[in-house]
Amino acid sequence: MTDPHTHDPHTARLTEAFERTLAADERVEPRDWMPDAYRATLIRQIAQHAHSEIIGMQPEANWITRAPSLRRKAILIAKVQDEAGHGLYLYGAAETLGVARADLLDALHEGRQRYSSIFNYPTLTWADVGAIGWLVDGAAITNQVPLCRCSYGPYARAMVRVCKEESFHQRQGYELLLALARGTDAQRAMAQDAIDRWWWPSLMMFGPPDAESPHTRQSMAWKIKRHSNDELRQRFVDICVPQAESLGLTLPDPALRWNEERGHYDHGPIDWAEFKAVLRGAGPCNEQRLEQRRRAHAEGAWVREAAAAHADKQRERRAEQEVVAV
Ligand code: FAQ
Repeated sequence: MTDPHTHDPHTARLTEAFERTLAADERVEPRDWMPDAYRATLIRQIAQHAHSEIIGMQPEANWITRAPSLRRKAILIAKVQDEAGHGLYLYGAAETLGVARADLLDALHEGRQRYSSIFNYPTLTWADVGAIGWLVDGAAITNQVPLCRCSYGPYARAMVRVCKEESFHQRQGYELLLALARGTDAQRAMAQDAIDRWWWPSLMMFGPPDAESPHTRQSMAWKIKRHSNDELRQRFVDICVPQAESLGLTLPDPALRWNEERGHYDHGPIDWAEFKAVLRGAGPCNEQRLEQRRRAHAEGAWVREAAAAHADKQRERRAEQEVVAV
């Protein structure tokens, strides 16, 4: 199940201890031995997740200056700041695996690591802020609640806090859409248009179908992932259908219908060619998102330098005080 080089008795003992931890549903902690491939998988997934959180600030931040009221603006600023915070927890969790945050950011900026496909779509109207909250945060929670039981302790613990905040985000999106749905015809049409554009990309957030997901089997065996991509996607569809009905808006899929036998909603085919194109960098906003991220990083250089200089000064002062105390 894990490392191939278990002929070495020392590694074999370590591997057994690792597998016992997994079998007992206990957490693997940074100090524990773990197979290289398990570490690499976690770094890949946590880094991608962290990058998604900070790139994910952009589509909604686009509407901060144009929010329709002070209340909506304050909520949106707080939400976008929460996403930055999630990025910080996640980069922190990745660092416990022995990688440096600066290297992960370089990998993002150079296109060597991914971020979620969903953030390569534009936010064309105010209703998109509601659709992102309801659908994108909703999909994120569906995916992340099981990650609270991920076998790697720091990631699982970060997810507990992230999920609490995401559930506020999801509710604010739903409440925003409800206000539009109960508004004028034009507001209702704007909400419907946003749902029409965000529904299918939200389903793609869960990743490729199980049959084409190279990592799921191993990640589930390692209890990093607790459910497959398709299982979580189905769970999300089942949650959204009645919520759309309560909003009085429709999901843009004529094939959506309750399947009594399966106890789930059936849905129409997902356009995986579009998903692959977005992953290749050919989505509507890929270039813009990365360009904006690189620019923000470059413009923030003086803040990082100032913070490092401040930390050095504090360290020197503490060292001087220790010398005086001796
Ligand atoms: N986009 O074998 P699998 C959020 C890649 S947070 C881009 O199935 P895995 C909060 C995958 O990396 C949203 N790439 O992979 C928020 C792999 O590529 P590689 C982010 C994708 O890892 C809300 C390849 O395809 N959430 O939204 C995508 O077992 C609002 C094969 O795929 C997370 O990251 C995709 N959608 O399963 C923020 C959650 N799907 O490395 C702001 C944690 C797959 O082989 C505003 N991550 N790929 O080149 C996970 O649960 C998993 O990594 C999956 C993918 C489920 C995303």
